[in-house]
Amino acid sequence: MKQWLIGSLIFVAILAFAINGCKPQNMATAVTGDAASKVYVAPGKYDEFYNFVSGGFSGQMAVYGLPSGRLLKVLPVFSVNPESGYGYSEESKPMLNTSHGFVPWDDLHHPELSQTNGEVDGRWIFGNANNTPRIARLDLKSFKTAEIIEIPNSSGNHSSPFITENTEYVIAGTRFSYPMDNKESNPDVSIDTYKDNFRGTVSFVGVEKETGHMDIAFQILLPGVNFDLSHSGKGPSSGWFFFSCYNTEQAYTLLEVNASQKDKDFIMAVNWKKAEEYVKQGKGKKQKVRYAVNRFDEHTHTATSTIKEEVLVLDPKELADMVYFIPCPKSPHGCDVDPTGQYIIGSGKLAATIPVFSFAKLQTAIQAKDFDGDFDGIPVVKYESALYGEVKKPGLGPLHTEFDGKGNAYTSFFVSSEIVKWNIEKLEVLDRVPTYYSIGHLCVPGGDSQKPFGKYVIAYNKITKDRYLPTGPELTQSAQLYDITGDKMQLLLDFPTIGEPHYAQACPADLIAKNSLKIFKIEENTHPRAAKGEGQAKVERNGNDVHVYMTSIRSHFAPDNIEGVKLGDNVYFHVTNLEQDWDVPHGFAVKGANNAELLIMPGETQTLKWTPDRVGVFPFYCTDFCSALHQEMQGYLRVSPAGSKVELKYSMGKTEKPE
Ligand SMILES: [Cu+2]
Repeated sequence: MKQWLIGSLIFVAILAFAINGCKPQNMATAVTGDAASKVYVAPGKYDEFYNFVSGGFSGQMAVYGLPSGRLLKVLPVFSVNPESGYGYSEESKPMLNTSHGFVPWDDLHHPELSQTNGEVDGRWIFGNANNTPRIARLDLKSFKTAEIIEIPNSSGNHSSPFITENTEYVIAGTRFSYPMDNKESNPDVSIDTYKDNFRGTVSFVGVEKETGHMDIAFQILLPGVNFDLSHSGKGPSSGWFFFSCYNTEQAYTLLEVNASQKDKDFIMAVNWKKAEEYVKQGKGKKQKVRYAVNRFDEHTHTATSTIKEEVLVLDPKELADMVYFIPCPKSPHGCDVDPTGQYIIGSGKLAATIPVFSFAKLQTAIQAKDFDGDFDGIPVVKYESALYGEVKKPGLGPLHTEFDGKGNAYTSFFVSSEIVKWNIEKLEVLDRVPTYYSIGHLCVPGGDSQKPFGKYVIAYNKITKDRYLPTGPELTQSAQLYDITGDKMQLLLDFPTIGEPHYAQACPADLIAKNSLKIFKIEENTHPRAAKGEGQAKVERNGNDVHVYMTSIRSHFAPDNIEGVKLGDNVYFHVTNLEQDWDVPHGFAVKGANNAELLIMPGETQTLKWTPDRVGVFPFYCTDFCSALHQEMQGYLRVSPAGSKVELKYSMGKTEKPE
């Protein structure tokens, strides 16, 4: 009872601070004279870094240039997007298929760039779906979502999609534990049996080296706690993965009070090399599940969705030396590994200290079995035995730490709304700057790799009161850019972001820009209904389905007059963009279509399904301004009553009335 009361009081105090105490006094003078010149990117010049920012509840990821903060593109990932027809075209619909059917929305929290030898390689970026557990891989040549895998045995895929040093695995830890055992997932049980029946899992998703294809290598069955964030070991800690865990109280109601009672929760350390050995020895148990693996093929321009029905589960209660808990104060969020791989930094949301754990000490403690008992069968390493030291009085509510590669760490503090720079070896605070306001994650380009590009730190803020022109009850989301090249951090720029910017990654532009795809080669288009020239344009009837093999090139469609469609028909417009010229997509839209338009890249084929609901003559047109005669890029389709005698015909450039 007493513990409960103290926990509640601390919580109330912190909450009061968050509400009243977050507005720094000196905001008007926060920007110094030369800030503008440091972020000015002259017309015609490129930004120095790409910044990939999560769109949170928009389900998308956004690409900004740094240091300008200019929005370059919104990449559709887990949500349908009328701008590009993603999730609306017949070819892209399978990308959003899941074991629950078509799920056209999600909550994307964390982007993660692929790495080789612990360095950002610019090939892919991964993103997690928090709601209906999924991981996406985006190809940074085409800036398109190339693959989405669903994660079974998971609810709230939050500690995801962090990666190992050579992108061997992306991982996915379940935020919500739920009822499961070795055989069954999510049976119908009473919620108050949480302690007996609820379990957590973390999944290691294998990534094929050349293709990037993902599949679940194995899952680890864990006690029913909540997994929050994670990071891979590196260098000396290679082969290990670390996860922050909260709600070790195993509460299942009023978690804001009940899950903040204990002084310490856990960082979980997983020896994934050991787990791999157990998999090779056949120690995993196969479990029946259902999950979707969706892939977009760049040559057919079409996604396929495959439902898989089995997953391999490892149980650390039966398999020793694979999983350990380290106590960590207090409801940890961030779980970050420094560039040398020697230190693991926990960040307790309700803590007023930052614990820094030593990987070497952790190993010694494990060898010596220096344990403080176990938690549900998993050894708990003694706090002091794994601890390198604590950063004293850094601020209130540490959330997440990134690194500059020069021995310094940068930690975001949600409650005290600031970024604190500190020295990792000395555990000394070096500098602090206010953020406007409550900061969540932060990002240093390459800041969670072995080779950070420590020029900037970017804050991703949750609340932006009075920073921008008001836009009704909700203000824009916001990021702030700070120069970290000197001893003192310097605020340079605010810029608005889409959705909720949870986390972000950034890397030098030349890692990605030089590889950017300009067109899809038309001769490599293997879409089964492509028309690779106007000579191949045609209209075919198959029962009630009418297939239009249409081409687009500046500034007309072929065919542009179609008759003989009847009420009750489904019309499939398979539009091939014949252009072979960079930045010349064409769009396609038809009146009354209740899905979206298409946006077709040069050399690509995409299909719009349209079911007319009335007779008449319907216009279609190009939606993407493509030439001086873009407005003339249009045509007509005639719909006649069901059973009418109008014959199917199509043409382009025919002005004489037929005999
Ligand atoms: Cu056009």
